[in-house]
Amino acid sequence: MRSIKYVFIALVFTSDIALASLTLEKSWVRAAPINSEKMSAYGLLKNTSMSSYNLIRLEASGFKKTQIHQSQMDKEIMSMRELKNLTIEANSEIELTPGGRHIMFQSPVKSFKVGDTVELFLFFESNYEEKVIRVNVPIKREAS
Ligand SMILES: [Cu+2]
Repeated sequence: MRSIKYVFIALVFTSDIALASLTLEKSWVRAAPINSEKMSAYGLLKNTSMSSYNLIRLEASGFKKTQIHQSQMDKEIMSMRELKNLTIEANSEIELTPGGRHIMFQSPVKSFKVGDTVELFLFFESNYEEKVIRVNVPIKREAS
């Protein structure tokens, strides 16, 4: 168990120091009413490297479950489904937006309010390596 944790921390530090080629910019969480079971996060996912990466897993402090979702209109009803992974091609970006693809925090174990941040970990893999990035995502009423 100790060695697993050590590897995890080393990965995070590596990506912090190396000015990661994978980033989540302009990220924000939409503030939700107290006792909400879900909160959505948005931003710009960027890959400035020469290889394509697959976002395979997310974890957020304070939530039991974090997923990538795709919103869709079905007979004028907005619904959403989980995307098991999300590929971001070399030198490209993906916008996470209200009404589009987004990050969904679920089953909070504490309460969050405007001004708080959510510590988010994104786990990527390419053909030959894995990367973890950590982002502190601010909770806001609207994008700014
Ligand atoms: Cu969702």
